[in-house]
Amino acid sequence: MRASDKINETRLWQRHVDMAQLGGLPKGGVNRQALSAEDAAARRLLGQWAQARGYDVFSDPIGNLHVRRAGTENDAAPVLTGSHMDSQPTGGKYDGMYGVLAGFEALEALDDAGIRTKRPVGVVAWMNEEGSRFQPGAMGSAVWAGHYDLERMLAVEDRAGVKLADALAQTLVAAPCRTVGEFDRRFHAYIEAHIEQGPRLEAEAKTIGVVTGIQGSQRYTIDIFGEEAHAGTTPLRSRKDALKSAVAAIEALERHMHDPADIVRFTVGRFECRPGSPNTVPGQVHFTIDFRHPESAVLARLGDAIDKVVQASVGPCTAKVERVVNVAPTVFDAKIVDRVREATVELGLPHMDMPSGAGHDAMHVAPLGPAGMIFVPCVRGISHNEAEAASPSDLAAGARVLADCLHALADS
Ligand code: HGY
Ligand code: MN
Ligand code: MN
Repeated sequence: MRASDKINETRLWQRHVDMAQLGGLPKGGVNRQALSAEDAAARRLLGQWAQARGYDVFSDPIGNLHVRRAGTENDAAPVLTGSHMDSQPTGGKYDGMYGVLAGFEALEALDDAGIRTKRPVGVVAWMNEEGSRFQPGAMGSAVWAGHYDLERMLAVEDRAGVKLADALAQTLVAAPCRTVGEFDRRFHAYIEAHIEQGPRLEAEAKTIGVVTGIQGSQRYTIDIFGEEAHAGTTPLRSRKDALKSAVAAIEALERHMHDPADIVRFTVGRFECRPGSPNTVPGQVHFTIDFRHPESAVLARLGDAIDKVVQASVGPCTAKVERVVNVAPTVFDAKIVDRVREATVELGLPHMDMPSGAGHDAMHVAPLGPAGMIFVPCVRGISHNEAEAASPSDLAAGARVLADCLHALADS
């Protein structure tokens, strides 16, 4: 009996339907941002399902939620899987959640197949992968892995001035569970399942993406400081118009990032203009830059010049440029990549090797040990959009590959 034989497509689909109610939006997406009431509700629901199965549930000091199925050698380094349950403000039902639910479904399939593994198998719902409320993203996995400082991240505030530490405390009241005071970074292997968030699997009629790595990414916040003035009385030549300077800076950055091969991914995703009054010259603008590329040298060349490009284009205003994310490209462990491909072949599923354009928690886990990812298609590659969609059969296929990989690794 293989674990994959007991993957239950209907049960897995229903769990997505249940979770999609938490932060559900009218157009079918979700707004379940990190440590929000909706996120707490998802943590509570996952905890209930886990407790019903007798799994151990605990939260670590940065709020990653761990579900652990015991092994016969329960002190052995665990095999881990997981992803994130927090979403973009207008996110989809599958981004992140699929990896948590596919991991949970794999645990249930091990139970239903009567399989006892040597190693414990854990599912982690990493805290704040999206970084839309608290920056930077992939925070929970980065702190767990020791890449970000715990105290510094606990002190981060959202745009309403709420401290992450306070939001976490509230979440643990709303979704109580055992808490551990230390990070246990031991793991034998990590495999994360995720929707592709791009169009390639669907276009090439493949069910499984055998993920070889993740492109590198950098994220910046840019603040432009000018001078508020009366729109009717202030001559243009004497203005310090923060909006005008921000537009000039973004146009200069567009030129800087221009890539005829269209490999560089450059995005200005957040733009705030203050005071935002129609008859006051803007005194301050805040915007973000997110850019990505598979090659470290290109990331370094483009990233290191950003401050200079901005400073040279803001005219009479001043600018503060801060890099908040700098993640190198990830190359997954060949043994794990091969393991995913072998499990896929054994299940007779059409597959292809591919890199990930999106960032994932796996990028912070991979530097610590053998890690890899499994992709399944999403409709037209749409993601970070309420229209994100996937099929029950593809979600179950990815869970089958995951279940057999976890079983084999947990007995190795
Ligand atoms: O931004 C990312 O790549 C991830 O989807 N949060
Ligand atoms: Mn994701
Ligand atoms: Mn995402």
